[in-house]
Amino acid sequence: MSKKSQSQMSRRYFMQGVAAAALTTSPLAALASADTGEGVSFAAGPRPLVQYPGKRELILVHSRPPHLETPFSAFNESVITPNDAFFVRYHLADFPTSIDPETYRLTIKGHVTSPLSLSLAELKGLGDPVDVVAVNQCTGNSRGYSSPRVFGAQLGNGAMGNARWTGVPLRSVLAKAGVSPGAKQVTFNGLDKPVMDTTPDFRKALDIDHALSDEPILAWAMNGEELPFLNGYPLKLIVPGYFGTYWVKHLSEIDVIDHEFEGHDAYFMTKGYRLPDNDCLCIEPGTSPEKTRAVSTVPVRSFITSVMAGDTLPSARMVELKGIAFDGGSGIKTVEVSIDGGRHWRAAKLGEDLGRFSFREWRLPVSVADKGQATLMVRATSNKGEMQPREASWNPGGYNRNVIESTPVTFA
Ligand SMILES: Nc1nc2c(c(=O)[nH]1)N[C@H]1C(S)=C(S)[C@@H](COP(=O)(O)O)O[C@H]1N2
Ligand SMILES: [Mo]
Repeated sequence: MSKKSQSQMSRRYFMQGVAAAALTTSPLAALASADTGEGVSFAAGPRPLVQYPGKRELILVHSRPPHLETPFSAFNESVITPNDAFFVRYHLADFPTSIDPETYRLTIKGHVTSPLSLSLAELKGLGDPVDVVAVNQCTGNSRGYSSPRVFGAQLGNGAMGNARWTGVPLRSVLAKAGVSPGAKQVTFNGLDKPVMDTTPDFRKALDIDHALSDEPILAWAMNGEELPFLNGYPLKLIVPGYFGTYWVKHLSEIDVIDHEFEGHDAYFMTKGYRLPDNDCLCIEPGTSPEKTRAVSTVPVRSFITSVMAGDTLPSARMVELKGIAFDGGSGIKTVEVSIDGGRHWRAAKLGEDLGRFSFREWRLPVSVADKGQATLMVRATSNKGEMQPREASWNPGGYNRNVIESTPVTFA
């Protein structure tokens, strides 16, 4: 199928399907509990699977607007998360359900010498496309495991994914517009809107130096295909190493400003997505932070993907454990695995290096002589020397979780 007909089909399909899909839960709902159990009981009970256009069955977090999690088994399929398995997050109820690529424009305005309105074709013609393999992780990924519990969507570990993003460097577009002296930040807005005036828009800001660095990309392709509609078609801001909240979807407006972003529509920078401003980014549960800072880079993390909590494994036989590790851009130095609840650790073998922002696969064959219960653990250390903590810290948003994961299993 040609690219064109494929995209026409997916758009048509999307418009017809989205309203119905939002209301339909799958007959396979029972399977969701098996896939998301992971040793935690969510207050709302097992979560159903739901199928949206362009997506396989994903875990329904809520439907207005769509908030879908990747079933964890997808991370064991490949180190690149398939487009149809990638999680979906929206904040505002008035989200687009169709976008015409012919009339779509990206506006660049504000503190620039020549404001621009670029078509997709013009954007793609700006220069040779660049690509980066990078993890998009929601800041609240794994929030459902916060103890004591926190407000917000009770997420498991599936609000993350790793893809190859293709587009044009943000700085090329900013250079074309000509950033004026005194520029301080760059703000980003997408085509989704609040339903009521009192609800703030979803807008994000990057400092000017970050925006002009070679890292952020305006991407139109994901894993070699056009962006899935629900992941931000036709253009998404990619901020490698930073949490997904900065990766503005259906990007339509870039505004260069000569001050710190503030006011009603800066809510998701100045009020939401904030962490205690101290060394541990944490506070005593139940207290309030004195000062906060905006969330930023992803802390080092690792998972076992080949074994789920509660699995039974054969004793006295080689079992190859497999998983992923990642951090905010220094890259993974070591991954270590414990099969005895953290008393002893052994280095795993790292897989192919797809770049410092990507998931890194790891593997380790283990053999356990004794039958009975055991706790598998995995911990990663980044190239900048950051290691996952043994104990989870607490913050009111349930953000930045990166505690060493424990997977209880039975050897039989
Ligand atoms: N336009 C727009 N972009 C957005 C959001 C949004 O609500 N609207 N949510 C952000 C958040 S918090 C996350 S975690 C990521 C999720 O990206 P995905 O839906 O493509 O997986 O999108 C980000 N970009
Ligand atoms: Mo998020």
